Amino acid sequence: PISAPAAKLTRSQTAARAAYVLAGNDRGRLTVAAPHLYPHMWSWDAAFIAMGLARVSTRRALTELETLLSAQWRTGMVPHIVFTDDETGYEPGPRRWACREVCPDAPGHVATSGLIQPPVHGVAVRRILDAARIAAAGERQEVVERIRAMWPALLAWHRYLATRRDPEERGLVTIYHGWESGLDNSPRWDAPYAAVIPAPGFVPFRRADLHALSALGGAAAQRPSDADYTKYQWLVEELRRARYDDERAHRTLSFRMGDVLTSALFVAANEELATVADELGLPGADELIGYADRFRRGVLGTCDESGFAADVDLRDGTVVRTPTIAGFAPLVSGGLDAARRRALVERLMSADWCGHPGFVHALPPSTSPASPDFDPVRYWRGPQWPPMTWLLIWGLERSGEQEAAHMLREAAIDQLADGLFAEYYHPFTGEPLGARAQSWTAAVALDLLA
Ligand code: 9WN
Repeated sequence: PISAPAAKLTRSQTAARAAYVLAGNDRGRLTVAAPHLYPHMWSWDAAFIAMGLARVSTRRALTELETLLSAQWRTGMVPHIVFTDDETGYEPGPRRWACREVCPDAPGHVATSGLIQPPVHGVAVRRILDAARIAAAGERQEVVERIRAMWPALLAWHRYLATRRDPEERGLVTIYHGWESGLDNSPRWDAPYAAVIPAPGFVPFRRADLHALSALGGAAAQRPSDADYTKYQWLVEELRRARYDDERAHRTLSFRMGDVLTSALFVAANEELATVADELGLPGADELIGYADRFRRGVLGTCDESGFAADVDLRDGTVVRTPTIAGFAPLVSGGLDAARRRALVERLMSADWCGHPGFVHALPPSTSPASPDFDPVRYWRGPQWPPMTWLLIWGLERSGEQEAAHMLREAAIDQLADGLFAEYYHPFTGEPLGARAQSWTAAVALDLLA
């Protein structure tokens, strides 16, 4: 357990504690997302963890990605959860997913979920290669060889997303579940979830998350509601009935959204991997750039006049525009003209977002405080999430918006100086919420402080 320090930590103390937290969550070849609430490996958490670990050990960082990719499905899909062998009680657990039992594409040697999460892994690969620049020659050589060895799996993952998750080539990644977006109960999904109606007789299973959170002293108000959870469980059931077959899922699922933030992250990951291909002489650079171009067009096609992006309901083509952090997707994908990019950055820094006068830290909230759906404690409906802050800092830096990036970076470092590495933070009180010693929060701290 990690206790609150009496005073704000210095930068080097914060970094040291972050490394300690990651070491504590290390199970050898994978890092659990958090000790109690998330005792398994999560896909996009693993990518962030690898970026943080790259600052400590490029070798251990690569191991994280190798473990994740060793659970890849035959289709190229990288699952959103890789289960450890432990009986942790996390729900839905391996028995509920039953992937190996119903789908021949699932790996046989390890239990996984049957969903995806945002594909930020290419960003991690790029950063590991960058971190190896200052390493000894032998370590750099090993990093290059191990990236070379995982290259076919990375390409297969991107190919899976570009084909099975975008069969009509709209340039938007299709998600089958809010969990796939990583922003589970964001107001983005409220309207589409209205169409998710469990069949009569469906009995939801007991929630394990509330139990784990209350053991940590947290309240149920910080997690998704029961009504939401029943829908989450029902969608897993629908997917299991479709035997995790993408073609069948596209026809039968009651939730199918074009996720604009996942699409923007896919653009960025394709571009990052293309630079790795060029640098190491690996195949596929043109293919990756082609995906980046298609999905960038997809993201930009959803933007309003100020460059704010939206999701698309693929069941009927409805554009779902909500004031959530996903609207800033073009700052990650790039491609806006300078005027619209400026307008979007100004919006991000305005009182409706980071610049709200009541915020303790001027950081992006998951949902705008100006929205009627804003809730300062409930998960993705308001709190500030350090990995999302990291993504925006990274996107702003890539877009040449150095001043805004610098402001967010300083505010983020100040938030993380509480030394708790909480899952998310209350924007108005600064209070830590959700899990503590959350691995990706510690990883983000390590990277920002390096
Ligand atoms: C469901 C692990 C994951 C994150 C997600 C976050 C949360 C899981 C849960 O935790 O989701 O996938 O049980 O609530 O929403 O972004 O990857 O940290």
